[in-house]
Order: sequence, then structure tokens, then C-alpha cells
Amino acid sequence: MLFFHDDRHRLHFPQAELDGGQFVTPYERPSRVEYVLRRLQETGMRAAAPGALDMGPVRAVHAPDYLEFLETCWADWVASGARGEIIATSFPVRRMRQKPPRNIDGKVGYYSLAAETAITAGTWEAAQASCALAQSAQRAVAAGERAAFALCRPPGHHAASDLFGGYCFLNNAAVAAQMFRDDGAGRVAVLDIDFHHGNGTQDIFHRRGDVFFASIHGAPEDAFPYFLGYADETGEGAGAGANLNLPLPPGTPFGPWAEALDAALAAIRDFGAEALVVSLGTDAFKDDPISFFKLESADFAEAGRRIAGAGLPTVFVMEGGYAIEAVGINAVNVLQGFEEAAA
Ligand code: Q9C
Ligand code: ZN
Repeated sequence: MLFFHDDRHRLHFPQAELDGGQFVTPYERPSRVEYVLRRLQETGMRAAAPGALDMGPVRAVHAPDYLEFLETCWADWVASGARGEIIATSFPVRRMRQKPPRNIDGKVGYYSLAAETAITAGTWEAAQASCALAQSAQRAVAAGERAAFALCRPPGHHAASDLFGGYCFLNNAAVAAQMFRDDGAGRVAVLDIDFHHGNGTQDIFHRRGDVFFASIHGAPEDAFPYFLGYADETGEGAGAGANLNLPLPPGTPFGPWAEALDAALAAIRDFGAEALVVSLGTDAFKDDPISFFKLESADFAEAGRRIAGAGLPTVFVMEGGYAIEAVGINAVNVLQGFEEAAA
């Protein structure tokens, strides 16, 4: 399978993540990419050179003021006299006005959904390079490849039209799905198998009937992002019926997880999708340090085989996965399983 990567992911490496009341080295760290890259090379996957970022489809899924914030926040933060990394501390929660303030510390809270995700000097460049990989993979598939893999870092599925957080800034999967639409696919599906609910992708397409979103994830009662991802969120307006959430409880092993996967794939078939974007997180793995499903490494290959069974042109976009030494094997197992079954 063709894959795309970019060393500029290293420009995003905050020192700190607020976790359990302490600052720890972020779970979402550059070495994740090195493990996936090594495994891609070991298994003979084909590296291709990524193209430049096209802001058109990015603007189609993100708000202009949010993009301007991402571009300018570091300079504003430094100019304000702040000495550390950007970390959000004040949020426009219940009973507050949803109005962006002038002050940069206030703006950071306004545009974020959680406080674990720090921004540094190189974050915006890394996020753009990451998104360009999803675009490159989509272009390869639009040009006739059966499938392609974008080794995106930072990930994207928690990023909403105007919110960063959950380690995400630009919604790479949503951008790829939008590009399939722009290329003429009438209906597109996003299948999100990251352990966490893809709240950003869901929200971006929630009122649209042209992009189906299906997600298998830790139930919001028990798992980040906590405030979205329930089964009764099925889409609104033109998007009614085009959203499928399959939340699962702590300790879920491959059996029930795979049943959910089959249900998601059946719904995608019934929807009539002509192209598929897979938000490929590997944090459903049993040893993931921040997740609670129990998938084994071999299960990821079986997931890839079942995804190939949908018979659709497919873009795989890297999302989470924090059991660092296993992240390469698990992610590439999905791709290998897909290739076996697609052959
Ligand atoms: N105590 C992705 O997998 N919460 N994002 C971490 C650690 C945030 C996960 C809590 C998890 C975000 C792309
Ligand atoms: Zn995740």
C-alpha cells in the first residue's frame, strides 16, 4: 500500500500534558511516528512524496476565525509575556457567553475543548503538514489506488470546525472526506476505529446528508471526550440518520468490538458510500495506557480484512495509539489485513 509521511511532525512536541494532576511527557509524542514508519518499511509498503497543503478543503470544514487563531496564537502568546507552552485554562462552558475575547489566554480557552493539548512554536506547521498527508492519500486514491495510508501526526478526529483538543488541531479525516465529495463522489463515509469518539468529525458532518460518520469507541460515560458519542446521536436535519455511534464499555474484547465493526460496515454499505475514510487509531489495543478495550495485535489485521470487505476506495488516516512499541505493528496490521482481503 502507498503511504505518506512528513518529518515536520517533529515540530509539534510539547514538553507537557496535564494528566492526573501532574505534567507528564505527552502520550501523543514524535516517537509514535518512528515506530509506524519502521514497520511500514519492514513490511515493504511504498513511501510516496506528499504534495502541498490545499487550504480549500481545510476551509470547507474549519471556521476562518479558528484557522486564523491557529496561525497566530503562538506569536500572540509570546507577545503577551507568557513564558511556557500554550495551555488552555478558561472555557466558555454552561451559563457563559460563546464569544471570542481579545485576550490570547481567553482565546485559547474559547477555541479548545480540553486542557491536555499544549501548543508550541511549531504546532501550526506540523498540523498543516499532517493534513497535507491526508490530502495526498486522498489524491492517490482518487487517481485510482485502491487504498493509501496517511501517517498523520498530530492526529485530527477530535478537532471540530472551531475547536482543538484531544491532541488534534485540523481534522484530517474530515478534510479527506470533503475532498472525495469535491471530486464528485455523491456519498462518502468516515469509519472511526480510534478508541476515542471522533467528536470533531461527527460534529463537522452532523447536519450533512452526504457524509456518513460511524464510530466505535469507549462509552462517553467512561471515556474521553466524555461529552459526545452516545448512541442516540444519529444526525440532524439533512444529516438525520447519517451518524452511527457504537459506544462500548470498559474491558471490551475483540468479539463485541468486531460485531460493532460489522454493524458499522453494514450501515456504510446501506448508506451507499462511494469512498471510505478510516480514522485509524490503534488505542483499542489491550496495552494502551489511556484506553480500556482489549484488542490483540492480530485483531487489527482482522479489522483490516473486514474493512476491505466493504469494497470501497479507502484512505486510512492515522489517529491515536499510545502503546508506543506496538503502535507500528498494530497500525500496519490493519493495512496488511486490508491488502490481503482486497487482493
Ligand atoms: N489522562 C486521540 O487518540 N485524554 N486523542 C487523555 C490522559 C485525551 C486522545 C487523558 C485523550 C485524547 C487522537
Ligand atoms: Zn484515541
